Amino acid sequence: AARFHTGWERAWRSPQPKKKYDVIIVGAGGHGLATAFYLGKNFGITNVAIIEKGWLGGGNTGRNTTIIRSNYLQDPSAALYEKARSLYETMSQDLNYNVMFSPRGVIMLAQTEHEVRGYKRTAHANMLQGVETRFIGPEEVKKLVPIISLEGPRYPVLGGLYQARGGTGRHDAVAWGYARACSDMGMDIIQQCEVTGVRSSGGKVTGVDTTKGAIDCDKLGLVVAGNSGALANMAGFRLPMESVALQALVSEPIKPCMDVVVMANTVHGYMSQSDKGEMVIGGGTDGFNNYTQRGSFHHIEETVRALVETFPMVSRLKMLRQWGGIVDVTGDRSPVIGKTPLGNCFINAGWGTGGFKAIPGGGWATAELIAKGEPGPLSAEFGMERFIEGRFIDESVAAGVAH
Ligand code: FAD
Ligand code: PYC
Repeated sequence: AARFHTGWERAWRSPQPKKKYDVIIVGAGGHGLATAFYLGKNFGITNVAIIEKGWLGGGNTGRNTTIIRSNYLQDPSAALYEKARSLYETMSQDLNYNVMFSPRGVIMLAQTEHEVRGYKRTAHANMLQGVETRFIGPEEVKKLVPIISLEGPRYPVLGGLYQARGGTGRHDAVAWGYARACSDMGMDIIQQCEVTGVRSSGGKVTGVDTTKGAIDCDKLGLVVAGNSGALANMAGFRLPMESVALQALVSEPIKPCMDVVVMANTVHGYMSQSDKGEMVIGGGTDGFNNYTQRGSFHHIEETVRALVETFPMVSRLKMLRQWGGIVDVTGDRSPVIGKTPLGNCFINAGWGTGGFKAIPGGGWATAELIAKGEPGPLSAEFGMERFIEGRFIDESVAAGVAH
């Protein structure tokens, strides 16, 4: 009998936890895995465990709509997101894993005069930051997106902020590629293992309690997105973050009809087409805090209404499935990569609705922070002390998703 598809090696090992590690990372999402990867690759630190309560990539990393762009307004953000975007360009080669990075272009539509001014300002800022974007008029939008309706019953399309080297990537593959590389470096990825407590003594972390027993460490990284508040609570401090649901849906697969990503932030909907042909759709966050990975019904209606007016053909599409993730939102819509009140405990969180695009850059910066004990140039501005100092990195417009 044919013996196809047998004898495949597992992509990563599933070891039992050791008693102690140099570094424990809590959360095997994209940011946790990328942090571990760059700890090994850039600093030679490989006695590392990545502890995951579910399955790796099963949090927001496997639930997002995979938009990658770096068209942010403020200098620290543009540097961080552009570092990430540029790492996506070579990620498949670097990890020897096809993450299907597809720089097909991203347009953020301007549908009010205010948005036109705002996006022109961002295009100018991006030019100074070395991020390639430009403001395009409605005719060019129509040329790039023939299925769009420029008139719109409520808001006409007045132009858009276009990043030609933005696009999408295969979210699961990003997690799987980093996981395999971490495992190959000798790191332990421990799935189905929930961290239930953070042990400390004299202002320093000594280890974590988990559903597989206590594990000691010299340094701890908390990289748990929507569960960041819960983990901080275990460690004895509070975060300036809220957890809310963000949901997405996909249609039945149809023939290729749109080869750029379009975000329509005034009407609150965005859409791209997957390689399978499904239209990948999302909108704004729920207006209340919660931890259920579902999302509320009224957002589906609002999102679909926005897309029907932007792309009338959507009205004839059947939707296949819908899901939600819990995103960790800060007041200035920028992440936190920084120290915590516990000396050897570090945090990467607060990516909110936009951290998939940031995974390689966030991991790079967090690894540097953990290895050196101090933030490097990429994360210097992103410590949570900025909320005490009133030094916000306001990206509420660039976030693109209504909160
Ligand atoms: P996660 O992938 O959520 O990983 C955190 C991990 O920590 C989880 O696997 C979780 O199980 C684990 N964990 C939590 N608590 C514990 C514990 N106690 N013990 C052990 N493990 C624990 N971003 C973009 O850039 N572009 C997009 O198009 C985009 N679209 C999105 C659409 C949706 C519907 C959603 C929900 C998000 C979207 N995002 C997008 C945001 C993006 O998904 C996140 O910012 C990013 O994935 C965060 O990665 P992470 O590794 O920090 O978190
Ligand atoms: O950050 O670009 C983004 C995004 C789009 C949809 C959700 N997040």
